[in-house]
Amino acid sequence: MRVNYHWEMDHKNVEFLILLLCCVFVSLVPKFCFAQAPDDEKLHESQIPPPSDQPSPEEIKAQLAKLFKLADGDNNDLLSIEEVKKWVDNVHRDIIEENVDRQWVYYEPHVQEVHNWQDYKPKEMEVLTWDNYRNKTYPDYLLNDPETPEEQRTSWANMVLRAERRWALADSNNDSILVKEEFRDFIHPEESTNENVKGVLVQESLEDMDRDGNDIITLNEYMDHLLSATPEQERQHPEWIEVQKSHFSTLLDKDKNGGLDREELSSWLTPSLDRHLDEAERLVSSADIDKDQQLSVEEMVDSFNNFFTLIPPKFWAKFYSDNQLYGSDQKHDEL
Ligand SMILES: [Ca+2]
Ligand SMILES: [Ca+2]
Ligand SMILES: [Ca+2]
Ligand SMILES: [Ca+2]
Repeated sequence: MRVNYHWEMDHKNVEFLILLLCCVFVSLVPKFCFAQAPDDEKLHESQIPPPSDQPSPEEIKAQLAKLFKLADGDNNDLLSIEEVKKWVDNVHRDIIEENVDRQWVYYEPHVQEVHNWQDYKPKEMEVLTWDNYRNKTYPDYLLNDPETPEEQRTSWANMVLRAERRWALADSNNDSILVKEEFRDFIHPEESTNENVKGVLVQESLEDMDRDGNDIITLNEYMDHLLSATPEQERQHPEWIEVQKSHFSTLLDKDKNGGLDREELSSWLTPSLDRHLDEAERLVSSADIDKDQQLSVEEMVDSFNNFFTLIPPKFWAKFYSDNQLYGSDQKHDEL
């Protein structure tokens, strides 16, 4: 839902704040990233600029050819599925790190002494406080703006509570401030090595979808949620509903009992790195003309449109006009 804002800030700042809110919103509600694509497809696509900002096909092909060489670990001029998987792993890590870096800088961390479990001596480190984060992400004037519909304000207030719960979970040494490593868990809990942090995603999805509170997400609960959370444009495809239902039954509901329990939710929301292997297989077969299960540079360049997600964020960042955040248009709609 789009809201009209009436406070006195210059236009650019307001735009940026809204974009950031959307960004944070997306990172706080990662089901939007994964609900229809339990692999990383959406995350990996989110960095690609709109067609109007993209460089020429020649430039993209040249970039892919350069990256191809780097990915070809055994230098046989072919990429195996395993080599493509490693490439996907690397791009994925770059996207996460870039996202963490960008948000970390935005929140303007300050330096102070931090105690941790490993070292006896405190260390000077950059940190963020909850108040600093909260005031910048959910400023009072936004939460209390009488022009904002009640329903929207309630939903933002809930987001603050969720964010606070995540903050506490990501704060591994319980000093109420987050160092960058903890902040990474905060904005990307699905990547965390801490099971408690990952568990918050299951908890949040139950809160969002489990309307009768029995700790099981039925197909109906799942579909109701997807319908309300997916932009209309995406839902318009005639087979959208059938595709989502079959996704639930064939992939998510592993024991085929018609509902998702916590374990099934967990493997949906925090999939293992094997998903990159699936992605690599999909990418290779999308361009593998001679069917040898490997990619030549010609095969890749001929189908260059299929390989945008393998180009790291650093390359794309150069082509964004007006310093837009990655995927901002898409995130706009989700607010
Ligand atoms: Ca090779
Ligand atoms: Ca901490
Ligand atoms: Ca239920
Ligand atoms: Ca089940």
